[in-house]
Formats: sequence, structure tokens, C-alpha cells
Amino acid sequence: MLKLYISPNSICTQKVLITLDEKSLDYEPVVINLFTNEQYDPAYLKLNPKGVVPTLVHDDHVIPESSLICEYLDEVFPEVPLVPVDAYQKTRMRMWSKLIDEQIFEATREISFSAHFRTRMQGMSEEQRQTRFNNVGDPERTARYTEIFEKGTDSHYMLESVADYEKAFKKMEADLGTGGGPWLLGADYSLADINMIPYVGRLEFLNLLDIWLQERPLTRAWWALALERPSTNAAIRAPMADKDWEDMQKYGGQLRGEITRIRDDYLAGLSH
Ligand SMILES: N[C@@H](CCC(=O)N[C@@H](CS)C(=O)NCC(=O)O)C(=O)O
Repeated sequence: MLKLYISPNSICTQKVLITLDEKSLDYEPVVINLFTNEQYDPAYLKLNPKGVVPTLVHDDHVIPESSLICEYLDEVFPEVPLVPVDAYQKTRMRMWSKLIDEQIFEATREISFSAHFRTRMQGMSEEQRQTRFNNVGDPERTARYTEIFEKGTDSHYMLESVADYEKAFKKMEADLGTGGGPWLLGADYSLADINMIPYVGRLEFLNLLDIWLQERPLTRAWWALALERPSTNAAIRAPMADKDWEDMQKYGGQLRGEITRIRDDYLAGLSH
């Protein structure tokens, strides 16, 4: 029996949903409302001490961290394999997981937060907002949220986020070229693609993706192929409320000029 703690529209949950869908696995969803701070409920913190989603409970095993959940699912339910057998390919796949967990997740969070959730958080009470910002004692997350809430695209973290996406897309285009595509590791769709799909999707839904993809035809072709897979829609767009979808398009679109300028400044500052 699989139970998955999720939050609608949570980007880290989406890769787990894609994995479950690709493997046709049934699960029981338990919704955690991040906007009413249900992630800090003591019972939930016992399962996930960082107070974040997703968390998978499989019989009596509790597994946090979306990348680990996806790998766990692949090992326990090996039908429709999504992890390469070859050691080097597996390491390449994990390099994508690391890139996302260490950089792209935060980049996406900052851009989404600045474009969309910031407006929503302006509607929270000061007490609710502080609870969310204080984030179970993680000063780094608190600093990021607070600064972006206060400064929006003027925050230094936005420059970091735009630069992190630039580096990731550069690597994507290069890997798709050397590996022959159409997927990130070559011929086979894998967790490398599943890891990246929600993060590319988020930029598209915020009306921002073409800022990075204009000169990257291989990545554009990869994304078009990803959109054709039913699991992409089932995990990302289908569960999203229409209002969230419309807000994302609207508020994201309003940042296009600023984000283009930040990227141009970043590129102009590079020495090569
Ligand atoms: N590295 C974690 C990150 C999990 C994470 O930060 N989840 C976000 C939603 S995508 C969350 O629950 N945020 C709640 C908060 O920051 O209060 C993973 O990949 O599972």
C-alpha cells in the first residue's frame, strides 16, 4: 500500500506523480495544505522533519525527498524501468537529480515564488507568513523567502536562479547533442527526464520558458516530446486548478521583461 503526502501544484511532488503514472501504480494521496501550514503539524513533522512535501509511506517505510522516492519506487516496482542498468548511465542520471536538488529546485522556487506565490502570501496574516518563513529552523530558507517576498525580482536570489537555469539549459543542450537524444541519457526515457520535466514545465506555465530556449533547438525538441507523454499532463496540468493555471500565466508573464533583463546582464557579465 502506497500513501503519498502531496500538495497541489508542488513541483517536487510532480516528479513522483510522473513516476507513479509511468509505472501505473495506485496510491492514496493525502493533501497537505502548505498555505495553512499543515506541513508543520507535529504528526506530519514526524514523517518529514523538514516540513515539506512529498513524503511516501510504503507499508511501514517512510521516505522523504522526491528524488529518493522516485528511485525507491523504481527498485521496488521494477516493471517499466526508469533507472539505467549501466553504472555510468546511472551516475549521469544521478547528476541530473543532484543538479535539480541542489540548484534548480531553489531556482524554480524563487521564480515561482516571485511570480505567483508572493502575491498570494501578501494575503496571509503576518503570523501565518512568519510561520511559513521560519521553516522549522532553516535560516537559509527563511532568508531566501523573506528577501524575495520583500524585494521580488530585485532580490539577489533571482539572479542566482536565472543563472542556475541558464547553466542547466546549457548542459541539457550539450547532453542532448553528445548523447544523440531524444532523451537526456540518450535513447531511453529515464528518471533524468522525469526529474527535469516539472521544472521546465513550470517555466512554460509561467510563460517564461522561451527566454532560455530560443537558441536551444534540441532542448525544445526534448520538451515537445515530453509534452506528448500522457504522464506529463496527468501529473502537472491535469491536477492543477484552472485559477492557479491562469494566475501562473498572468503573473509569470508580467515578469518576462525583468527576467530577460537579468539573464542578459548575467550573460553579458560572463568572460566566455
Ligand atoms: N528536496 C525536497 C524539497 C521538498 C520541498 O521543499 N517541497 C516544497 C514543495 S515543492 C514544500 O513542501 N515547501 C513547504 C515550505 O517551504 O513550507 C524534495 O525534493 O522532496
